[in-house]
Amino acid sequence: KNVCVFGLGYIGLPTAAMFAHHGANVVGVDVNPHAVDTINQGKIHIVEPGLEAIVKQAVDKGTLKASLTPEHSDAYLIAVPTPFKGDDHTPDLSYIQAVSEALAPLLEKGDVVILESTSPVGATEQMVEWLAAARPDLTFPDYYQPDHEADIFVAYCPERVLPGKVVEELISNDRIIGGMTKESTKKAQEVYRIFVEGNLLVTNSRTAEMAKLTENASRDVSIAFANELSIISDKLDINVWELIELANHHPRVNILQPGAGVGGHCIAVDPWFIVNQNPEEARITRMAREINDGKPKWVIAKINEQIEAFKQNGVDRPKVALLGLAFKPDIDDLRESPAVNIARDMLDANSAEILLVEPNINELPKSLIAGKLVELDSALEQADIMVLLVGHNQFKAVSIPHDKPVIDAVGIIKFHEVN
Ligand code: SAJ
Repeated sequence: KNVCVFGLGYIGLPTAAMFAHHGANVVGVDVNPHAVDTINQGKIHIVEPGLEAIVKQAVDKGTLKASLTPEHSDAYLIAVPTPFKGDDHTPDLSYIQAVSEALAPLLEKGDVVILESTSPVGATEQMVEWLAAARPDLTFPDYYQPDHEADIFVAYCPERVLPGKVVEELISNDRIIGGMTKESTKKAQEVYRIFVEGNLLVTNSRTAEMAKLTENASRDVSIAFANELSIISDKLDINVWELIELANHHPRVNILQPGAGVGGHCIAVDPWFIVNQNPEEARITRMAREINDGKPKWVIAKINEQIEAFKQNGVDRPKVALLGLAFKPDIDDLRESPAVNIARDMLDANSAEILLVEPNINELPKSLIAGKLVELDSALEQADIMVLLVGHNQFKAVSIPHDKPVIDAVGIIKFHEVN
């Protein structure tokens, strides 16, 4: 099989490599010449454990090549970004449109086009409109006529891999296959069977689009509940970590963990697609986004209370150590990280001396260039106030001094230590 993958980012590149590793001939297409060159040298431009070895092997064998332009294939997969714009979070499908226009001239009867990008409901049908406009000589599927086959097969198949475990989860996770027609579903199933060992669960394109959004919105809502509990518990002088652990002993309760906010490029983004399309109905979904987005401000207010107390005791510029900058534990990914936002706001406020600790990086991102990156030991020794923002294993392994004020946003100092 020949497969063409559009978008060689965090999802497209591992997916392309996996097809190539399992015997398909793959052309990966990206608009970024640096990414294309790097991949063609058997290297990768993103951080993902285990991926480089697979890319190198496939490039050496000649089954994977990267290019700025697509080639005719049996199956086309689209894994380009779908950001949103404006205050009402309108999805921006321009990357999908650009890919549709680039691939339409190559289409031949019997080809399969699969959209993987996280998208609002109806995006697959919109993509078909763009393809059809460019190729009036071919017939395309219609969502309302799933039994009516056309020249081109089209499906929506979201991925649900966890950053950091992509190589393993791409193979083992169950996958949702949402064809616009019954035959499209079958054709897309055949494509993923090349490397997926998990179940291939069949449905239609709209349900598949909504399923992806639902999974991430569900996690966002659960985390928002935990974050709300942490704010209530703080007010009532209850240890929220103890509270949640006790409540979770109930056989039908499973509360997630509070934190400094929700980061990453999926959970903090995808629920907005639901809200934007259903502003009246999506009330819990919107509220969860607002609660989680508001959590960093609450953490900053807690830090400011402590700084104020030092100032009242005559310490004009107390030292505040912010422990953790990544968007979640034990990774080096700082994108869309609530901890980075907290650090940036604290640096901008300039009301204290800020020490930044992130054991998984060697240099600070541009937005924190005014800050000082220090070793964990040195920060613990120097700091007047300590703030735990990410639950990294390195932080769990050290004993946090008990004689200084600590703001623990992630539950590293468990209740039995403070009680
Ligand atoms: N977080 C909490 N408390 C928790 C769990 C997570 O505050 O109890 C925070 C994390 O610290 C982080 C954010 O949530 O800031 C998101 O982290 P995550 O580990 O929940 O998820 P991601 O963004 O790395 O990956 C998610 C996954 N989706 C689900 O678990 C439903 C992954 O399977 C998806 O493939 C991915 O989004 C995606 O690409 O959509």
